Amino acid sequence: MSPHPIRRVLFRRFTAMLAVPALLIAAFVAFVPGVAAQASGGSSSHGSAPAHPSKPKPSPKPGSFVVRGEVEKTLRLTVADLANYPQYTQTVSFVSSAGTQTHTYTGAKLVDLITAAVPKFRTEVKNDLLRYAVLVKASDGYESVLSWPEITAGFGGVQALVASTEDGVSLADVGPRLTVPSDTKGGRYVSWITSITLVRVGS
Ligand SMILES: Nc1nc2c(c(=O)[nH]1)N[C@H]1C(S)=C(S)[C@@H](COP(=O)(O)O)O[C@H]1N2
Ligand SMILES: [Mo]
Repeated sequence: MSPHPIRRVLFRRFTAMLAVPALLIAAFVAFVPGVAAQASGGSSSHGSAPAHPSKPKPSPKPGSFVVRGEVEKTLRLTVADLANYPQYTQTVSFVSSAGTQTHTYTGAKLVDLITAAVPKFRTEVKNDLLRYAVLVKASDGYESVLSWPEITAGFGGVQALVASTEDGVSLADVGPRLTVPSDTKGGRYVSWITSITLVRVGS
């Protein structure tokens, strides 16, 4: 028995409604190679090895790190380059799983390095500098932030260093270490720094 004529009409309308988006999706997949590849389980940034692996990255200079983010100039520095900035020495203590540690560090002030990179603070926003944070990242993936006002004179004014020596031993081979003398715990004493990024956190 053939379907009732009204049902047949409704059925055709329904198929037509489905056909339009289906054609659109097919056309999109056909003309956008990236989408097609992802849809077929091919190259994707999260998937397995790509069909054409890119050349391995040259290993960075030991102890080299970058100062970047909301700054006019990205700085690529080594531990040795820290000697080009005003030098500070501090003896600090922090609590770690190995108990309280006391060390003497020398190096440049974190605030001086970022100032040399020239922060892109917005002149039209009242006290725009209060809206920024500094993300410090290490070669083992460890990360920590300080706020920009925390290390700025007149606000926190904390003398956080990017240290080039620890107890008289050079950190040139492993990378510099962050000091946060206002902290009692050692968590933000980031070792083996690879990047320092000024981030605008405010809206
Ligand atoms: N890169 C990196 N830095 C780090 C850590 C880490 O896991 N990776 N641990 C932090 C913690 S939790 C503490 S308490 C101190 C310990 O200092 P130590 O490694 O000199 O003993 O380092 C801090 N800096
Ligand atoms: Mo820790």
